Amino acid sequence: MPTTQTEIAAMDDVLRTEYQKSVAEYWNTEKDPVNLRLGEVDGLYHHHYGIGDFDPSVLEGPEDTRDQRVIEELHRLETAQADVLLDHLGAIAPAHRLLDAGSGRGGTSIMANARFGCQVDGVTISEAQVGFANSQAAQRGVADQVRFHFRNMLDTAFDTGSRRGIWTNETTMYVDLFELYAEFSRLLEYGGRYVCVTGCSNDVTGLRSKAVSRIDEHYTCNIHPRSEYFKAMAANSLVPINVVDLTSATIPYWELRAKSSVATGIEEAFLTAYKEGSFHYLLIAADRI
Ligand code: GPP
Ligand code: MG
Repeated sequence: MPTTQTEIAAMDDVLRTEYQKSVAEYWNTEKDPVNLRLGEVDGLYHHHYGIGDFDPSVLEGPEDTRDQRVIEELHRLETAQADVLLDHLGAIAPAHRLLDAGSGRGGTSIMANARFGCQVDGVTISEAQVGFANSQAAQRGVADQVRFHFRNMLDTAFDTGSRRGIWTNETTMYVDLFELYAEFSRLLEYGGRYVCVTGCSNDVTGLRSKAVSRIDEHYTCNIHPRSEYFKAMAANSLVPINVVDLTSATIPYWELRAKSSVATGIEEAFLTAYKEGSFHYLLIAADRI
């Protein structure tokens, strides 16, 4: 917590609204086993969900080791999700620079550096997450290449045109998309790529369903309709090249998570929302023109 006047002023500069302060507070105190126990599997700490089929044998076999098998399988599916996100960034060279907007405990950034060998900056409005992620980068010996900052993704203060790639891995539901994409449009070089993985509500079924509202309430977020993403990208020189509906690929993760010891109580809302069609798990990749 800040103590000096300078520290308080710096915090007010990053956390500009009461809403942002409440979101930061949530993530500063979050220590959920569904995130920490999965991260302990191999030191990649994620704040996103998983994709792909789970191996049903994890639910069988010796009972005393079942819990750990399920944890490891959930973690494998979350890492697979980050791999698919990174697959969509296009050709990234070691000299390029990337931005992880809403970097959490740092898992996707560390994977990006390992894959591309380039510098990665992560920004988050949670000082606890900044500290945690930087210590993970130090433990892996990549602190000179992967850096986490206490900054607001709506106003990062990084140089204009400095980024070849930017991603948001389930973080856009905390911000206004037009403000966010104005900043990304400024940061990306011409031809740079933005990749978004998000949960969004389905315009076709109408306004937000009860299950989607429950998800918003659980995380203090505001899930956007699918249409909003494309409007905000089009308004900010971001042209989609790939749109992948990952909804059916994420359902097994939620089925397994619902049966696990680390279930948080939000699993049924996700399963209902996906299965009733009021909510999609979407990847959108877009080029800056
Ligand atoms: C959190 O991941 C992700 C969000 C808070 C964004 C909401 C995402 C949507 C697709 C609506 P987490 O790993 O911290 O969540 P949990 O603790 O539930 O695993
Ligand atoms: Mg999680």
